[in-house]
Amino acid sequence: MRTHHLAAIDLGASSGRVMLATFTRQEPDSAATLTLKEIHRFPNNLTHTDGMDTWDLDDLEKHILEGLNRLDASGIPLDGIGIDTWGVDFVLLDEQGQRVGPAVAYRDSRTDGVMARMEKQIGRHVIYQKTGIQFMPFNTLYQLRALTEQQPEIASKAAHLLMIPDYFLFRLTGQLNWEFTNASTTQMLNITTGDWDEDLLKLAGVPRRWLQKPTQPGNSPGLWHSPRGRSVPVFSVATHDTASAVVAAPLTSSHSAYLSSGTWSLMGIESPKAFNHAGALHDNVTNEGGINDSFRVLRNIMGLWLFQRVCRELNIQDLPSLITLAKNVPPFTYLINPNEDRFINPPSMVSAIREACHQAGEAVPESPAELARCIFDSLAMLYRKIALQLADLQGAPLEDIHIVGGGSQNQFLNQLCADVCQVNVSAGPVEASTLGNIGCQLMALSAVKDTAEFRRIVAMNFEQHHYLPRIHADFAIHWRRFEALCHVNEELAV
Ligand code: LFR
Repeated sequence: MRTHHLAAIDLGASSGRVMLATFTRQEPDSAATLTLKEIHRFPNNLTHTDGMDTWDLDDLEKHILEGLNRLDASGIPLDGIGIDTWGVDFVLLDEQGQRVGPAVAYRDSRTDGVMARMEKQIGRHVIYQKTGIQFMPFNTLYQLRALTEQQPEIASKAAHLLMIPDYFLFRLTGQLNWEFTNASTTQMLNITTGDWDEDLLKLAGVPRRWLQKPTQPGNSPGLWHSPRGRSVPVFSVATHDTASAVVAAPLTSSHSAYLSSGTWSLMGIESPKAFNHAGALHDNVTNEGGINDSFRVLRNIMGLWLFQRVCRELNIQDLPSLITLAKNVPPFTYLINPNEDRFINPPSMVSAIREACHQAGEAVPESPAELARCIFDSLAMLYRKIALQLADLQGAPLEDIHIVGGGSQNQFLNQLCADVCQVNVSAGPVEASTLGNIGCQLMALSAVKDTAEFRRIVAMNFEQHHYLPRIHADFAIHWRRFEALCHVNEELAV
C-alpha cells in the first residue's frame, strides 16, 4: 500500500484555502481512495489602496504559510505542494526579487478604454489569430499596456513579470517559473508556438527579458523548506484555477461540457484542437491552455459575482434562505444580460441591475428575492446561449453539463441550468480546483496515469447530484426576450 499526502493552495477571488489530500492505493491498478481535509480557509477581497483595487498578497502569503506550518507541525510527511489561483493578474519584481508596485486587481478601472485602442492599433482579428484568447478588458495584455503607459516609473524598476501563482511559488521556493495554463490567460501567448508573442509584448510595452518560455504543468521548480526541517517539492500544477477545475471535472464523454461555477461561471469543452476561426472570434470563444496539449474552449460568464455583490451590499448573510425565497418568485419576470460590462465592478450592483432592467424596458426587481431570481434566471439563460454556441462549434449537441466548484452547491441554479439548457446536469465536486491541483501532483508523481484515470477516481470518491431537464410552458417567449438583451455591442456580452 502506498499513501501520498499532498497540499493544495487554492486561491479564488473571494476566498483561499490550504487543503490536505490523502491518496491511498493498495496496488498499482486497484481502486484508490482520495480524501480532502481543509487545513485553513481565509477570505480574499479586493482592497482599495492608493485609489486602486488591489490584492493584499502579503496577507495571502501569511495565510498560505499558516496553513503549511499547521501541516508541518502535525508531522504529516508531505509529498508535494501545488498552488493555483485566478488568472490574468500579475506582479513585477526587481532584480533582487522584491515586488515593485502594487498587485492591481483585474477589476480595477485602469484598463478602461485600453483594449479598444489596442485593437484599433493592430486589429482585433490579428490578436485573436495569434492567441486564440477571448477579449476581456482586463486581460494581462491590456493591464500591462495601462501600467507601462500610466506608471512608467514602476515599469522601469522591473526585472521580472510573474503571474500570481508563479509569484507564490517563487515566495515558497525562491525559483522563477512561468506556468503555461495561467500564462495562456494573459492573451500574450502565441497559440502556435506556446511562447510569448513578441509583437504583442511590444504593443504592451513589455520587455522580453521580463519573461521566460512557459513550462507545462507538472514540473517541480523548487523545494519549500519547512520550519521543522522538511524539504517538500513544490509542483507547478495547472496553476490557473479554472484549468485545475477542468482536470477534476468528471466528464463522461468528449461531448460533455463543464461549468466551473464560482465568482465566475466558466462554461466550455475540452478539445484537442483550438477554434480560432471567424465564427469563434464572433462568439468571443477562448482557447485557454489545458494539460496534456488540450485546449479549454470556453466562455466567461459573469457568474455568482453578481449574487455575492448584491448580498454584500444588502448585508445579507443567510444565502440559503434568500435562494429559497427566490424560488417562489415567478420565473423569468426579470432578465438582464449578466455579461454586460456594467456588471464588472459597479459602485452598486443593486443599482446596476435595476438600471439595466429599466433601460431595457423590463420589469425592475425590487426585493432581495426578486434581485436573486433575476440573477439566477439570467445566468441560466446565458448558460443556454453559450451551450448552443459550444454545440455549434463542436458540431454536435452537448451530451451533458458537469457543474463543478462552490457554485455547484446551489441546487436551484443547477436545476434551472438543466431546465433552460434542456440537457442533463451533474453537480460536483465542490472543491474542483483543489482536486485538479492535487491531480496534477499525483500525475507528476506517477501515482495516477492520466486525466481520464484521475477523473474516474474523483467520480468514485466525491459526491455528484443529478438533475433532469423539465419543460417550462412559455419558455420560447422569455428566450426571445433574453436574446434581444444580448444584442448590445460589448466585449463580454456578445
Ligand atoms: C476564475 C478565473 C477565470 C478568469 C477570471 C479572472 O477564478 O480564473 O478563469 O477568467 O478568474 O482571472
